[in-house]
Amino acid sequence: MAFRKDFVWGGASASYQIEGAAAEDGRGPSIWDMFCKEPGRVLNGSTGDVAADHYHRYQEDVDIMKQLGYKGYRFSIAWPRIFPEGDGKLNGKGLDFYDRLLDSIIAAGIIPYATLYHWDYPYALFRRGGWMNPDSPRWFADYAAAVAQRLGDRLKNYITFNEPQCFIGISYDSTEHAPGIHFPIWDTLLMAHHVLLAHGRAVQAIRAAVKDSQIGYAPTCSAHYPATDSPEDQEAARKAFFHIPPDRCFWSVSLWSDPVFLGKYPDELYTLHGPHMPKIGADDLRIISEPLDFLGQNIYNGMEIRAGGPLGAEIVPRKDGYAFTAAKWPVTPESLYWGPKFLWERYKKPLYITENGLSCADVVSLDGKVHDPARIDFLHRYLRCLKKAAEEGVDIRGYFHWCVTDNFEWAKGYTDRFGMVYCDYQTQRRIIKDSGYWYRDLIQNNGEEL
Ligand code: GCO
Repeated sequence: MAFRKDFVWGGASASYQIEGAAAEDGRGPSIWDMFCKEPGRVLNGSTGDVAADHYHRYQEDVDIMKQLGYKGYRFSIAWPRIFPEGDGKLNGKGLDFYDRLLDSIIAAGIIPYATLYHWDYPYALFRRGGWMNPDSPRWFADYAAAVAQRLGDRLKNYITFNEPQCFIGISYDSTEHAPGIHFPIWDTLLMAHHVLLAHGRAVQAIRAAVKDSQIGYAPTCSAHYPATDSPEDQEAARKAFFHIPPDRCFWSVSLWSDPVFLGKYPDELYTLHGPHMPKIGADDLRIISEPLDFLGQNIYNGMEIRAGGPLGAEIVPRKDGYAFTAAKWPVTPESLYWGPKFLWERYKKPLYITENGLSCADVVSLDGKVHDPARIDFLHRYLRCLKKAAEEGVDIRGYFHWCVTDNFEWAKGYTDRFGMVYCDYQTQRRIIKDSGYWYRDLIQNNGEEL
């Protein structure tokens, strides 16, 4: 059998993208609330003020997941709901919401996986320097401790950070995401170091509060894959996968995962940015590499790589007519075979695919249904590849489709639909898309018929 018996088939989401209720029950503003107010930052001037109104409709969303047979649900906790000022005074009402959500998920027989940080950074902390501030790792650890102490009797699976590549790289290097301010490389590297320290300190805080916790981390990647099975192309793809692109240094796997899983920054980073690296304390890398239970990896696509060129690895240009999703992301199912394989080889950690999916131009048809054959085809192709990796011995524990419902897609507002459940933003009516029923059947037979 390819997928383990206890394989966790699930869906993922993130607080700011679905919850809405931005000013309710004492939630403080996050950098995304403020960013959305700046003209020109988010397409059509959209905001997450209402989003998919999950804050009020969570029970309906959990019922849908139950109906579709989900085994796991990955959601994120909004830090500014728990600490409206980022640290200091705890907001009990914010914790009450996740308490209710957790009870509802568990009552539905679904295993909860909580991400502590999926980009909604408390604005009050940003005003105190955010990730530049040397206290920032402690702020995050204190928040993690508060969550674990209150919810840890029922919440066992924790993911510290989602995609540091994005919330540092796309936010402070290129500037498409909040707060959208370019910082020089030495400051961005300092922030990255603080984020990694925050991760390690949060792991310690969760372990102290919840003895039987399972803790992971969810970076993203471009999961490059070889053009052919030749050993040369495979080696070239492996090299490209872990390479640090000089022009997009934060869009890298090794910069973010080597310190956490191998306890060191990659040599390539020193070659590129040695003089720009922050001062690293004697204990820092030990804290950063606190043992984890799993690697959660987000994988959407990658590039085809062959041996050759000055670096020994080069991108194979895409031919005319190549398949793209509605968001113009390439369709590369091979990523879900080679990505897990390369990650398993290097880090030897049980793996969850914490995000994978696509946006489609979904509409409600005359028959009142939402037909999304492109999503079914995409998932079918990708999951076959994941299955092959599992069959060949990669320790894959679960797969979380992004996303459960359509939602606020950051700077692109509501123009991309990533859900298996359609959301009519005018009425908040949910419609399960065809892919949702397809996924239900797949879960029922544990991917046997892929
Ligand atoms: C990410 C984020 C999600 C996105 C999804 C689609 O991976 O960028 O985790 O919040 O919505 O990936 O872009």
